[in-house]
Amino acid sequence: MAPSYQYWHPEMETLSRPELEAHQLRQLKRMVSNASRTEFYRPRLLEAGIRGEADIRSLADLKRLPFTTKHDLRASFPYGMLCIPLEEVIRLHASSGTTGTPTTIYFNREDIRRWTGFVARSIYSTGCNKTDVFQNMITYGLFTGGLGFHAGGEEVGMLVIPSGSGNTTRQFKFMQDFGTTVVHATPSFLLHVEAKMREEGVNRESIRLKRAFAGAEPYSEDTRRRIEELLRIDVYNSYGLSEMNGPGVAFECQAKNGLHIWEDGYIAEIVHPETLEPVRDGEVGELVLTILCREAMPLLRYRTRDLSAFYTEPCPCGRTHRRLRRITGRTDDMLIINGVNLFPSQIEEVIMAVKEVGNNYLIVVEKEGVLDRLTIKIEVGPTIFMDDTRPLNALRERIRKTLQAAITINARVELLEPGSLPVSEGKATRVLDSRPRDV
Ligand code: DLL
Repeated sequence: MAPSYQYWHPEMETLSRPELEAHQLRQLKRMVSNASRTEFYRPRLLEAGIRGEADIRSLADLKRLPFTTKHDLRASFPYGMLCIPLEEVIRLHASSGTTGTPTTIYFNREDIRRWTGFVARSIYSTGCNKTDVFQNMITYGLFTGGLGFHAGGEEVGMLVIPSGSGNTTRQFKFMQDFGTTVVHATPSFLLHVEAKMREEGVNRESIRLKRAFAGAEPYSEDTRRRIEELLRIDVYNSYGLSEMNGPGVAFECQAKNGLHIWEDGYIAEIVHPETLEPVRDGEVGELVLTILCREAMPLLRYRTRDLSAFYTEPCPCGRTHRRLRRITGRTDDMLIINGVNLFPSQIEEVIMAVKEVGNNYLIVVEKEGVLDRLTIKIEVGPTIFMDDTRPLNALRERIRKTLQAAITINARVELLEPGSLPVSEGKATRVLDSRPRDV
């Protein structure tokens, strides 16, 4: 059945391009004016010849603004980018998975309200409404996925179950007891949930699940399809980063073809990661974001390191906000194996398209003498028997050859029993690289 598209904020979601850009310009001026009050941006803006909002006359002036990097965020820790008095700040979040100085983001009351609005809009665009029961199977705490989706779900009026991640047995119990219709998790955790469901003999008919929001880490189209087919649900891609508040930056609508970036809240650019010049529409490059919807802490032209591209054709859902191609990885994720550049997502694309493959894999990179050695450890699916060596060898050889054709590297393929690789409750660790680092 063709979806009937529903809008949370119809006027804003279907604004004409000139109206949307006029809104962006108004907000950009405000953000620049706020930024020029911060310790961090003041000297940098002056150096770029920008004394305040009067120097921003059109969106083309965005190009004059300095880029901001993760390093800048760390260097101005804790309060160097704050532009309101501390007594007006009501929340902080911090980015996950990094070592050393965290990158911290601050919100005032209005910032939280607006962020919640973007998450609610995203959730609603997938067809959810207040009749849904929403189990938020993601880490709460400093990570933005927990509280961000929690507030957005409540705003939509759904019944929100703050289950957090992990403990699959308890998650199934919640699903059965409360009639959960939608969940939020990382794609890797959803794959784990599916495997556990089979293992524990949970009857699919005993749960009412219809949809999942999956994000916070890259995954391929085949992984999405696999989760959808195995769990018999619709999966929507959800993109965000703590520096830009968290989730609710870009989200798939029911057309499921690219993620609408909410352009009334963010200005998106895609640039060549080395020259920092804009790439042509449709070309892959590094996503650079300027937040337009936060008062407490501005961030101008933030280099996300995420690789994406703009889809240029209009979306059948009627929203005017441009769409991003699913993020395939980060510029700093790239592996160099004996001189060949490789993104982990290229490996996922190959292996998740093989139907005999199970739900988990790990990429191992080691030094063997002077050479780099790439091993892909892959769990097999339930249709494969580990003691049946002939079909197992044939499968291994088939995966090895397909990988070699796709990535031009002769990888070692190891097939493992389901459940043998470590599972993360949050973002999955897909690569173990034990090569000594150049200093
Ligand atoms: O992961 C925010 C979030 C929470 C997004 C829940 C979606 C759902 P961070 O921990 O700061 O914030 O990590 C942000 O994760 O720069 C990307 O590299 C990656 N990422 C997030 N969503 C996606 C996605 C949250 N849908 C970093 N596809 C980002 C690919 C993603 N990568």
